[in-house]
Order: sequence, then structure tokens, then C-alpha cells
Amino acid sequence: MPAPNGPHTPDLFAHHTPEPTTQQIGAQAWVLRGFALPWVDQLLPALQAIQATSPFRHMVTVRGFTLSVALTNCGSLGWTSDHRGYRYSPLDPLREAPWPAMPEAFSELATAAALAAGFADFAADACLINHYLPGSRLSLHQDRNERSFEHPIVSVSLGLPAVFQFGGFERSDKALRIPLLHGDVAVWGGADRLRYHGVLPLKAGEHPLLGARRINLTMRKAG
Ligand code: MD3
Ligand code: FE
Repeated sequence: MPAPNGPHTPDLFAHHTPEPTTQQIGAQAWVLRGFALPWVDQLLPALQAIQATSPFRHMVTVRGFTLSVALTNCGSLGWTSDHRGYRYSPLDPLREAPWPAMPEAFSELATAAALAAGFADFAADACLINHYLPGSRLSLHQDRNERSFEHPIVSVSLGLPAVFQFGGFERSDKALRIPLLHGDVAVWGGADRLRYHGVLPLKAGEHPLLGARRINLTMRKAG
């Protein structure tokens, strides 16, 4: 179990784990720069195990479009999409079996990041894992399939950098553009929970740990 500041002592690994800086992007929305870096050594093997069991797949929207982002899930619930709609399900429709369990490193990181942003006692039961290749994007949307909007969402960026769009409460509202880098964690809840948001098309590049891709973990309390 990692200590509150991560598994490493800060001075020995100071060049790997700079003091996280916090950026407030909304009344109750925060970007915690580098907050996940001390957990990366635990996150990546756990991610490998999840995708070996429940592979990334491209889901289809209600309107019949295939998402350019591939996804999988872990936890007791996972987000799914098909022509009938969007919902959280205890079963992976590809395997008709439960999603892989949420690794401890995921839930501990989510709880610690939520607390750092002022949300006490956040306990995620679902983690949607998005896989971006160069060109993949996520158009502006709201996250509203969770049972309650009282809980925050914690997002962890890994691999190639992306430009996150932080919009308003109508799709047409002007969106802020915020770069998200490997190890950054974003937390949003309360008044900002239903903001439109998205990710611009991923630029080509090569990340030393993840290669030509970006992976985003979004930890939620869905049920
Ligand atoms: C909203 N994922 O899975 S991080 C999603 O990077 C999703 O894969 C994106 O939107 C991704 O539903 C975006 C989610 C995020 C992060 C910070 C936010 C949404 C936010 C801050 C304020 C409002
Ligand atoms: Fe979203």
C-alpha cells in the first residue's frame, strides 16, 4: 500500500516525483500536475493485466458511429455503449463475464486525488479506461450515466500528451483548452460535474513508457 505521497521517498526520487502543482480550472475542478507519477510503476502492470483479460475495443454510439477511442473497464461496473444506448454494466459484453477487479493502486490513487481536491471519502466502483492512438479524439460530451452526480470523477492521464477541452453546460459554450501530460490527474465534481468536455485529436509522438499512445483512466462512483 503506497504512503500518502506515493511509494517512494521524495528526496531519493525528486527528479521523478516533483512536488505536484495544483491548477484550479473551475469552482470544483482541479488539475493535479504529476500527482500520479509515484503510482505509475504500479499502474502500468495492473493495466497490462486488465487489458489481457478485457481487451480494448471500439464501441458504437446510438447513432451508429464507431468511437475512435478504444476502451475497456475495471471495477464492479463498466461503461458500455451500443445502438440501444449507454449504460454501466457488471458484465463485459465482449466476454459476458465480470470486468476485471479494480486494482488497489487505482482506487487508492483515486481516493487520494479526490481528497487533495477537497472531496473526502471518494470510493470508485468503476474505472473506464480509454486508449488513444494518434488521431483519436473524444468529442464534447457530458458524463451522465452515473446513478448520482454527487460524486466527483478522477481522471489519470498516461502516455502521450493531449489537449483537454473544458466546456460549459451547453455543448455550444466556449471550451477552455488544457494540456494534460503523463502523470497528471484531473478531479471534477460538485458544480462542475456536468460540464461538457472532450479531447482534441491526439498528436503523433513517442512516449518513453507507453509508445505512440495515450491511456486515460477515469475513476467513478457509478452505482
Ligand atoms: C470534466 N475522458 O471517459 S478526462 C470520459 O481523457 C472522458 O479520456 C477524457 O471524458 C479522456 O468520459 C477526458 C475527463 C475529465 C477530466 C477533467 C475534467 C473531465 C473533466 C475537468 C472538468 C470537467
Ligand atoms: Fe467524459
